[in-house]
Amino acid sequence: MQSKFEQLKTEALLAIKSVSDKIQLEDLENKLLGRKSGELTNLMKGLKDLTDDARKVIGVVANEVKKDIEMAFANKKNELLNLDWAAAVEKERVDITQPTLPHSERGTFHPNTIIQKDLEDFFTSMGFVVLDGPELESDFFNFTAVNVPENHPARDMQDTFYIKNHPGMVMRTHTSSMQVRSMLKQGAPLRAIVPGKCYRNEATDPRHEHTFYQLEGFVIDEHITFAHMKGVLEAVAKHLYGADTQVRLRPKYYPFVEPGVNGEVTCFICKGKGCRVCKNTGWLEIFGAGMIHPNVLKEGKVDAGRYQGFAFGLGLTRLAMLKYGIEDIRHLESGDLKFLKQF
Ligand code: FA5
Repeated sequence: MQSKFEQLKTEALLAIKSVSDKIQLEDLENKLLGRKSGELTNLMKGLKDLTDDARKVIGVVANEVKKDIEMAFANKKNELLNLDWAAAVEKERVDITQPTLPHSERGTFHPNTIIQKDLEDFFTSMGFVVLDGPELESDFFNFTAVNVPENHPARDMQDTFYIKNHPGMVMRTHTSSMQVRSMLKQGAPLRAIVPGKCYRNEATDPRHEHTFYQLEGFVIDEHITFAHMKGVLEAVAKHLYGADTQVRLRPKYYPFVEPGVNGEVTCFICKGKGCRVCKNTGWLEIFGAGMIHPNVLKEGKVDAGRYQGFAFGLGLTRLAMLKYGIEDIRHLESGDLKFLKQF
C-alpha cells in the first residue's frame, strides 16, 4: 500500500507540473483530492482496513503524500495567478515613446463654462461666495418663497416644467430659487452668486431654449441701496464689454424685487450707434434686477427692518451668445462637436 501512495504522488506531481490553465488545474484537483471519489481520497479510505501497526506506519506516509500534493497544487495556483497578472500588465502597457494626440483633439470648455468661470473669478474678487443649488426644485423655493404665491398670475411669466407624479416639484425656472434657500442656510449679511442651469417649457427659437444658464447674485446687509446695485452691475458690464460701457436701468416688474429693473448695456459691437445685434437700439438687455422684496427677506428669516438687499439675474447663455456672436441659442445645447470645437 505504501508503494501505491508513492506511485500516486509521483504521477500527481508530474500531472500538476504539466497543467497550463486554471480549469485544468481544478479538474485535476477534483480527480485526485475530490471528497467523494478522489484517487487519493479513495486510497486513504483503505487505511481503515489495515492492522493497527501497519496503519501507524502507512498513515504517516499517506499524510506526507497528501501534504506534498496539496503543496504542489498551491504552488501551481500561484504560478498561474502570476501569469494572469503578467498578461494583464502587458495588455495595459503604454508606449510612452509614442507621439501624443494632436492638440486639436483635446477637449475645450463650453462657451457657457468659459463665461461662468470668468464671472466666478470676477465676483469672488469682490468678496462674493459661489453657491450651487438643486435643478429639481420645490415649487415653494422656485415660486412661493420669492413672493409668487400659488395661483398668482406672475407664475405665467415663466412657462414651467412640472414633474409627473411628484406634486410640488418643478425644474427650476430661474436661479432666484436659491435666494431664500441661501438666506435660510447662511443668514445675513450675505454676498453670493449662484450660476446654474434653468429650464422653461419654451417653444424654442433662436433666442429661447428649454435649457439655459443664469447667474443669480444677491447682496444683503445693513444700509444697502439701489446705488450699490447699480455700482456692482456697472462693474460687471465694464468687465465684460470694456471700460466705456454704460448701463441703462428701466423699470420692470418682478414679484421678488421692489423696485425692479431691466438692465441693458451699450452695445459693445456698435458702441451705441445701432446695429443688427442690438436691433438698432444701441442697447443690449443682459439682466433683471432690483431691491429684494421685504416678503422674500421674511421668508428667508432675515430681519427686514434691519437688512436690505439687492438681487440680479444675468442670462449667462445670453452673455455667451453676445461674446461669441452666436446667432442661434440652440447650438449651445446641441452637443454638436463641429460647433463646440470652435471655442
Ligand atoms: C428672471 O428669471 C429673474 N429671476 C431675474 C431676476 C433675478 C430679476 C433677481 C430680479 C432679481 P427673466 O425671466 O427675465 O428673469 O430671465 C432673466 C434672463 O434669463 C433673461 O434676460 C434671459 O437672458 C435669460 N432667459 C430667460 N428665459 C430664457 C430662455 N428660454 N432661453 C435663454 N435664456 C433665457
